[in-house]
Amino acid sequence: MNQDQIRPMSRHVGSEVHGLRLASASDSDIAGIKHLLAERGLVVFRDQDLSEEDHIAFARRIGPIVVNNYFPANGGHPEIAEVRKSETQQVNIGGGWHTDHSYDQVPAMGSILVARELPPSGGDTLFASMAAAYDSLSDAFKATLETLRAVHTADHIYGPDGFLSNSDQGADLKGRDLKTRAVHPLVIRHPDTGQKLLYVNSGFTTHIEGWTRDESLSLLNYLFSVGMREEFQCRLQWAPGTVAMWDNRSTWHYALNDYHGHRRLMHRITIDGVPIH
Ligand SMILES: O=C(O)CCC(=O)C(=O)O
Ligand SMILES: [Fe+2]
Repeated sequence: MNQDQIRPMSRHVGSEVHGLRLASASDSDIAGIKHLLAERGLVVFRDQDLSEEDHIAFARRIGPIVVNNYFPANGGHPEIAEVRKSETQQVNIGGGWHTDHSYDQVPAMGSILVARELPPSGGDTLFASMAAAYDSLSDAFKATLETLRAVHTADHIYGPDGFLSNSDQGADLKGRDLKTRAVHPLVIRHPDTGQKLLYVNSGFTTHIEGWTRDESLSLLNYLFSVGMREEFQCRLQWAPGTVAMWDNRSTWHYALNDYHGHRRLMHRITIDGVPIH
């Protein structure tokens, strides 16, 4: 993989890699991809023809696979979760800014998503850089944030009273009885680059440790508004053969739900992470 095969998708997040066949990538390509992922938070490959087995084999070269506890598994392959919306469903998976698995005390490193069925238009995914969001803050505010920790859970999404469990996605989801809770610093360092990252997200962060929900929301909503600034984002428009891999520590993502009446099916493999500090 050469520098001239790599194109940035926006200033702060995302790179597209051209002219690389993932199914036959060399060891040095894999090392280059991992480096690019750590630097750019999102790496996109076009015109791939990955079978389900190729998807799993590529994922294993990136890191150990974690099986998501909630999403329906692909028939033949428990490692592959299906992220899907049918012609008749209204609610999609990931339709709000979030980072996957932050409700785990050791959150997943990232995910590898393969487009299997796309709507005729729409269904893009937005990504946002939490390094850029953090860097934009004042030094004094950064110093205050570094003293705080936040509680993350998925119970309000996937639990018995949860938003997705009670939506038209509910029938497909597993794990209704699971309970999740993790406590993470508001500011973490990227395990590979050492870069400081804002580590809260509107999907799973419920409150600041020791603060009331109201007190927490005043700060969290401000931080969410910073993370959502367009200047920190990029937009991925999927096409047949597109494969995207993102880093859950350094980015948020948001699957747009603007294609009612059409099917969209993505295959996701989640890669295990390391403790974050
Ligand atoms: O469907 C997408 O584009 C992304 C959905 C999502 O949030 C995920 O797979 O983690
Ligand atoms: Fe997600």
